[in-house]
Amino acid sequence: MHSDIKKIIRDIKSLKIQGARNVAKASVKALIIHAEHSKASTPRAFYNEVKKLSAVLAGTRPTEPMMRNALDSAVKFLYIEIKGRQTAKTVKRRFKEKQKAYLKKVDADTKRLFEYGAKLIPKDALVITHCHSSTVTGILKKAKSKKIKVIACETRPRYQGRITAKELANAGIDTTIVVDGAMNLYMKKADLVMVGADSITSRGDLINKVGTSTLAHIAKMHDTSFYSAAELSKYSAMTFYGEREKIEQRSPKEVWEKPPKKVKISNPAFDVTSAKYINAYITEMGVIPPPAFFTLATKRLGIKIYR
Ligand code: RUB
Repeated sequence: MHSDIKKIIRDIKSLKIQGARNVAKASVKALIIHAEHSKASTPRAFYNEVKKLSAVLAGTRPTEPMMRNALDSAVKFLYIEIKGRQTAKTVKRRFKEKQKAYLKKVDADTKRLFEYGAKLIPKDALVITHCHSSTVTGILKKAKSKKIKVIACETRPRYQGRITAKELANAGIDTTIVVDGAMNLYMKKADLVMVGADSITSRGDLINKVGTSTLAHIAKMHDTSFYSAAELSKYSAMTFYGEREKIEQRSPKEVWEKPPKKVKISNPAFDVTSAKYINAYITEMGVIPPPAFFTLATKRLGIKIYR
């Protein structure tokens, strides 16, 4: 395996690369690096390599359908390509072009999503966010001229809220970081909550950084609007067939480096927020109610949901 690919894998596992879209893009970049350096002499051998590498990449973060969908569609593309009479060199070149086109499309979709999200935010709004979602920070930066204020929850145990706070403050947005336990206190003053998304189930439930569902419950109590910024490619197709999206359990050491012997530690990375707590998903196709996510996502991803 090329050393740059090993580095991408390490960086995803250690959260140096974090957030669903960054993870998906990094995994596709790994495929491109592989296509550039692969010594496979036949299209079939190249296909087998890519299939194996995709499985390794998908395993780096188990709760990331955007990455899984991107890798699946890359493997499917190759499966069709190798049926033609092309040389390994041509297949690699076409594969690389396809993956580069994917990255461009993600960027174009994201730009549209930012615009829809920014329109939703009223002037002088106080917005609460959680963890670090590059989609949410993109929207908030786009809405900067509305003189918004942001409360960022710090997000134990890995403090991704600090990434958010730093990024927004550097962009000139009035940003305050608070401990996760202060959510309720600030909800009373907030105009809306906006979080990212790792996975959306068939029934429109949201899987995002642990603590998101707490925010959603508190938002409901205070009648505060709760939005999730989610590309349609974060749809988890397996949930249609009754499977549950796996919630990643991370190392206990992230919570407590040297705990007393009898203390057990659980460190789930994500939690599930029921669709009933979500006012709308902000997607690249527009702002939609949770039940519409399934229909639009399957259409957009070309997923045939019947067998
Ligand atoms: C990040 C997280 C983000 C989503 C969406 O968790 O929960 O809200 O991944 O991010 P982690 P984006 O830090 O464990 O990856 O909007 O950038 O896709």
